Amino acid sequence: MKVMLIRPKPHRNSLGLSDLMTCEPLELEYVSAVVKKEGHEVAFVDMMLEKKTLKYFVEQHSPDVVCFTSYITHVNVIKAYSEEVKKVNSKIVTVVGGVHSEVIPEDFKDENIDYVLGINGLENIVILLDALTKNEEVKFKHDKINKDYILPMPDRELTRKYRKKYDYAYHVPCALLKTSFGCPYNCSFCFCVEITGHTYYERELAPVIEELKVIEEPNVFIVDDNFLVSRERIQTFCKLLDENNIKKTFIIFGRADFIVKNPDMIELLSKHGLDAVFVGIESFKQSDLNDFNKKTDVETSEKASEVLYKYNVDLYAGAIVGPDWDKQDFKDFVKWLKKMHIRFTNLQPLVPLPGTPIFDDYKDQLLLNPKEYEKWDLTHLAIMPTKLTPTQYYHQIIRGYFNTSTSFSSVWYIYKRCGFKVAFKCVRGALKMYWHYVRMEWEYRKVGKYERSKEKKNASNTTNNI
Ligand code: B12
Ligand code: SF4
Repeated sequence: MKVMLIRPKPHRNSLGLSDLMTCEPLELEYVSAVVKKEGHEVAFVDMMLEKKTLKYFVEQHSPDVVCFTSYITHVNVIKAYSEEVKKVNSKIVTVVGGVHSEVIPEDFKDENIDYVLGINGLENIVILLDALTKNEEVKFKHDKINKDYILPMPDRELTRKYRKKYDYAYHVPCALLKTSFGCPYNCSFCFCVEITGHTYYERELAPVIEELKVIEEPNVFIVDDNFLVSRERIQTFCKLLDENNIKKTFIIFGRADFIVKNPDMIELLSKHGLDAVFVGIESFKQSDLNDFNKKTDVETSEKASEVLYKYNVDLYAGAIVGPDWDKQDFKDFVKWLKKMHIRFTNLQPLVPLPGTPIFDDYKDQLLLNPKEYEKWDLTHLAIMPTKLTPTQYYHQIIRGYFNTSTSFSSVWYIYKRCGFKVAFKCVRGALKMYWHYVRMEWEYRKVGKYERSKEKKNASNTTNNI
């Protein structure tokens, strides 16, 4: 069969981060590998990077099956794409896979979407294509996640045309690697653990190293939800890097408590190319950390920054800004980040993503319509702030960014490390991000004015009635 794989373009109302980073679509390289192995023909279109319409590519390739990968922000985009595909030829089979469809498959119920693969996507796509080829009934593996499934070598040739454009902020160019699934912790806001049904499992390191041997890019973003879990695994990983003479720089996700308890592992990883750790420090308030079931404390975040900087590893801070923060909280938070010498931070309002435990806690107070999936991009306000207006709240987030990730010293740091071109790209990306925030601010100003005029009208009507 002729199979076409599509990475969707972010919706115009989402912050897709693509101006700052466009990562390799590793998930579709895996899909391509399993599909090609079964003898099917594969074409790939990265709609994040293409200017032409999907219709153009569908007409050009005339596929039998079109497959999409999905995040929450893509739901409406994929529905529109599927309609476009069916308009070209209603016989083309449309299929959705990817993390959001694995946790909430029902979100993709649509007359133009034929199959939603759910969990075990790589096995289910093979089952589906086989059934379609033989014109038989499809029997998906939906009962439980198959943790013993062995990932194939991803088909990195699939993305040859686009590879030079794949990066991660100032890590240019950058490849992706996945060595484990899930995380042993259970933070209440975390969607990642829902993907694996709250279990953590690892790949064998031998095939991981085989992947690394053929990755051409000097930078590798290890997209494990938590790479810092086992000392033994880290030691073996570094030993295998040495034995195979692999020299790359790595960006990983890890927890502050592991870093503090295992500084020797950070030293070891630093000697093997560790460049930066994305740490979910979340908040400077212990009460927030407790509410999130983070199982760590504020002091540990501070100590983790000391360990990382001691071994010349950058700390990218992931922060969740609470709906009850006031101006002083934002000021104190930025002061705290500066005290820890944190240059780069991701300031995210608390967004109770559907599928997470906190979604139920907040479902009656949502500011976002659950059907406006594109706005669930972790930048739009999902819950009404209690001490600031939405406009003031966004303003504080923008100020927070001005004082951290896009401060003069951060941009200067990128310039010194990577030169003018990369620094310019990051500044341009950051400006576009600011524009997105300004648009959101305006949206709320408009809503605010409308609400106020409605209130005034109601008040005057009430007065008239009296
Ligand atoms: C790296 C990353 C990014 C990269 C982009 C990565 C990429 N490949 O494009 C960057 C930093 C740019 C990014 C941006 C965003 N991200 Co992000 N990201 C991740 C992260 C950490 C890893 C994703 C990854 O590359 N995994 C590697 C691949 C191989 O694994 P996989 O995606 O699980 O795919 C497997 C299966 O799902 C399946 N599969 C996937 N697609 C398909 C399709 C078919 C047809 C089939 C058969 C199978 C299949 O095959 C794979 C093999 O097992 C995840 C966390 C996570 N645990 O998923 C968050 C995550 C996916 N991101 C998320 C979000 C919300 C976003 C943003 C919207 C907002 C933001 N501020 O982060 C933007 C949107 C970007 C966009 N493209 O529009 C959420 C998604 C939540 C949801 N309900 O959908 C996650 C889960 C993190 C979170 N906070 O909860 N992200
Ligand atoms: S430590 Fe990170 S990956 Fe693990 S559950 Fe908490 S937020 Fe999710």
